[in-house]
Amino acid sequence: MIELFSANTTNGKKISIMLEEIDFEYKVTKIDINKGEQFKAEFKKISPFSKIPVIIDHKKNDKLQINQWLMAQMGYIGPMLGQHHQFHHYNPGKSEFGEKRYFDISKRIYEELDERLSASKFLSGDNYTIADIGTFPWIARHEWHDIGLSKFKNLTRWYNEISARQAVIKGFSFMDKNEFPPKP
Ligand SMILES: N[C@@H](CCC(=O)N[C@@H](CS)C(=O)NCC(=O)O)C(=O)O
Repeated sequence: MIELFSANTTNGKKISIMLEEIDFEYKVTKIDINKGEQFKAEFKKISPFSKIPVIIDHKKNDKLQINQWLMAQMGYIGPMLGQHHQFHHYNPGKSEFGEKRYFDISKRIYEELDERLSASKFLSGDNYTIADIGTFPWIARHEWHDIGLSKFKNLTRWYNEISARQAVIKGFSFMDKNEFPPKP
């Protein structure tokens, strides 16, 4: 049976609706995000950035780990760091609120990636996957972020290892042969 960990929010409802549509049986565990239950260690094991909703499908674990981290890049790392680029790098001084909000979220992303990479060699497990490839170019903008990549030891270890791959060096410089991932 599918396990659903969720809360009564906009994002929280989309998975229960989907599971009802496809007529799957599921067991619900409520995560009270107002009480900070999403930050508990047990929950963080199944949710990359302490977000609800989460499902566990006990039948398809490996593929789900990769998809989970790829979705986290598409739905969170990219959009949030992208906003940080807009407020902090391209338009400083235009909105104190926007600058602070996305700076804080970006810092949280660094912290959470660092924590994940303290327990796992790559984002989705022991192997380098599309989830790492999707996330790497965002962290390669670390100079724009002003968060201090080198303070995050596990994220730096991951970043340096990926930066040294021949395919990454070639793919990174595909439009400008002098462009290399900046050192932490
Ligand atoms: N990309 C996710 C985002 C989920 C999300 O932002 N969930 C919020 C509640 S609606 C959450 O868990 N917030 C808790 C937190 O950020 O600490 C989705 O689209 O479902």
